[in-house]
Amino acid sequence: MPESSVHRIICPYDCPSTCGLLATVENGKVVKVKKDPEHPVSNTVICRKMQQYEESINSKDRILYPMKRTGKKGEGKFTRISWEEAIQTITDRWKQIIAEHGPQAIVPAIYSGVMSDIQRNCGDAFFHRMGAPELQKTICSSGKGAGYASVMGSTGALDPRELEDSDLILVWGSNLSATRLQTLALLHKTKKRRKMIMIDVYANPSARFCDDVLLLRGGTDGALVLAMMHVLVRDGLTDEEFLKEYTVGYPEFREQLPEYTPEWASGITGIPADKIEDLAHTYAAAKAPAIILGSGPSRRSNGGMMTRLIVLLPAMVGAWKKPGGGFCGNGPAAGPYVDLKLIKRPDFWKEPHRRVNINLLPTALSENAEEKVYSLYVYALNPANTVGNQELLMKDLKREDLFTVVHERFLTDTAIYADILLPATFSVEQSDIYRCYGYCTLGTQRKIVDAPGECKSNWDTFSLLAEAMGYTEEYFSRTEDEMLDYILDHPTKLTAELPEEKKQILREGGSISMPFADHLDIQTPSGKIQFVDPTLERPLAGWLPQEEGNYPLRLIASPSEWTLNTTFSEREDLRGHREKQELLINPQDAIDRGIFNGQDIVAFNDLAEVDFVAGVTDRVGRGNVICEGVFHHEETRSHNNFNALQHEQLSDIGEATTLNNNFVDIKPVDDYDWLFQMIV
Ligand SMILES: Nc1nc2c(c(=O)[nH]1)N[C@H]1C(S)=C(S)[C@@H](COP(=O)(O)OP(=O)(O)OC[C@H]3O[C@@H](n4cnc5c(=O)[nH]c(N)nc54)[C@H](O)[C@@H]3O)O[C@H]1N2
Ligand SMILES: Nc1nc2c(c(=O)[nH]1)N[C@H]1C(S)=C(S)[C@@H](COP(=O)(O)OP(=O)(O)OC[C@H]3O[C@@H](n4cnc5c(=O)[nH]c(N)nc54)[C@H](O)[C@@H]3O)O[C@H]1N2
Ligand code: SF4
Ligand SMILES: [Mo]
Repeated sequence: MPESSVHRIICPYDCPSTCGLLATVENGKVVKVKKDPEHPVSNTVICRKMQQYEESINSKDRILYPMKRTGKKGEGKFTRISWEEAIQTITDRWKQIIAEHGPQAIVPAIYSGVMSDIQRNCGDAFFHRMGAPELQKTICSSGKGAGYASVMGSTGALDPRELEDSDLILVWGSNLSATRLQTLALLHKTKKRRKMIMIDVYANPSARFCDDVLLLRGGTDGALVLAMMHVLVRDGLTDEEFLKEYTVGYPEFREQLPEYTPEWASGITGIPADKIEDLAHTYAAAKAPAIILGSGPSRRSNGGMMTRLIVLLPAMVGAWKKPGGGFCGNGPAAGPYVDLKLIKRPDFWKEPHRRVNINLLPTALSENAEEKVYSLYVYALNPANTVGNQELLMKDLKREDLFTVVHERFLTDTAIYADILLPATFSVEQSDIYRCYGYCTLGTQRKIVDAPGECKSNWDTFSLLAEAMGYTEEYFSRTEDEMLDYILDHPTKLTAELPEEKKQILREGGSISMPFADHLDIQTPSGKIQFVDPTLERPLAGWLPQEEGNYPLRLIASPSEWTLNTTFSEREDLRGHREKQELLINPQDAIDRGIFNGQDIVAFNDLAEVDFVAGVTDRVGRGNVICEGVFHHEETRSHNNFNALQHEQLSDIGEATTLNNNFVDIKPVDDYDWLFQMIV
């Protein structure tokens, strides 16, 4: 029998649950992964992706050694080199670039490949020390974050476990079965009589768990909220006492409401006025109404304002006073569990620095950029697939004078453009601390197996790079386990107060539940829930339409249950479930264009043409077209994906992505091969 041991591990991916798992190790390899029945959140269920995590860890497609490019950029031809040669080549080139152009010509690019704190943030310390530009990591939920913060400051939102007590949940722009499975399981487990209403641009796969679905035009949610508030005020359904005690700016805000009638909102959203009336009344009648807000709605030019309005809704009826009532979908913690400054080291900056927004990378890296960039270091990010203005970005990645280093686990569409490719580890091969962004939990995990080949963690790679660059700060000579101990030895206010047995769990490895926030301890500058935020260009919350485009259909992205952005797409067992890059479209919009279900189509705008397969369905509201998942270039006939149609534009506040604020039209492809595919 092989030697076998079981270890507590934590899911490292960009998903709100940060599940706890049990990994069985035999002969130095992870052979099995299942849920940890003692984890405070994921004791019910874990997703299909991580049920076979060992298939990803042991994938034959992993990059195992450092390599240098031998073919043309993008050809994917490489030859193996040693780590010594790789580090020497990179740092020699960087020293030369710094001498000629300064460190501002070297751009780091990272987002969410790994979410644990040390591995995700250690690169910041390295690039701060170098004096490289600061990457603004606003590709995901920063618009929503800024909107929430303007209303609630750093007040903790609801932990989904609190929803147990709620009798009405508005599932607002979130596909729970893909992205919040543990919340669905919990709601099911409590078996309470509860109404769930989805508000979305299409009946996403979680609609089957909801009692009602309201479909609206993308980007118009603000109008819906204002009309709901209009009805609440008109019919005397507001909690005036709560508004007086806990909020600021309400009297001015209310003055706008008379004009925002359900009829007005109906014209904008496409939702019938009587349905809006019903929704407002149902919301007011609930004992403890809750909202789960996803990030999809906020990824727009008006995303911050729209979020402000949605976050203000609970205050109108005093929902926060009632257990289970309020708002869920932003940080539930009442403060930090980890002092990120310990890892990111902002004190390493010596000079004022330039900022580069991740959503504007294509322009920043272009040949004609104002401040030309000569090197790009990509880690835990697959921009060729996940960042917008894709055609320009692909042109940038082909630039001969852009020295590109990619630290990756797989040969992604980005990695094939690397000059030097470095092999990255999986979470089981590294140690770290795991904050959860969806629940009040915190965990630690030490390395449980050695990495295969010559794979190295982000931490170990930056240590080597720092040494070769001559950075002598003590920080860079620590091991990642020493860094983890250091973090535990420097607790925040919240972790310092933990009972000894919980501290012990964190030292040994495991997850703990943290106390829920006091939602009435409002952490804003005014100490109140803010209808007005004087720090913003538009202090008073109100109606802000999204910027419209020159094409008739609103192009919207939604997550796939089978992958996580492009993570897990190495897995045949999961990827096989995804259809070709499909564009879901309302039947009437399809008929207007002579498009059948299953037909090959092209979506186009001023940026690009992208091939899709038409998925004609009345699950989609008129005027919206939806694509689930992020696809590889090789998976489409046009060798690009959704993001080729995405402009480089930022949201109203939070300098965030506007992924869902793009417009297209669609047409059938010119040849008719698809017809044969459909009839044979
Ligand atoms: N299986 C799986 N899990 C994931 C991910 C994944 O790709 N796959 N991604 C992870 C990541 S990176 C994130 S950020 C989270 C995201 O998780 P959440 O923030 O909870 O959001 P999503 O579940 O992505 O759902 C977004 C929804 O917004 C809707 N939507 C878009 N525009 C509008 C609008 O204007 N109004 C309204 N009302 N709805 C709109 C979309 O149709 C979609 O149903 O999930 C994480 N978990
Ligand atoms: N069309 C469309 N575009 C989207 C989205 C969408 O839904 N549709 N979602 C958007 C959102 S919400 C987000 S958050 C972004 C996410 O965008 P990305 O951060 O690019 O996410 P992934 O595609 O998962 O790519 C992460 C990469 O990190 C690598 N990786 C994992 N762990 C490590 C590690 O420890 N070290 C290193 N060096 N590498 C590692 C993985 O192998 C993977 O290739 O995409 C955005 N773009
Ligand atoms: S549900 Fe999310 S956090 Fe849990 S195992 Fe799956 S990807 Fe990880
Ligand atoms: Mo995200």
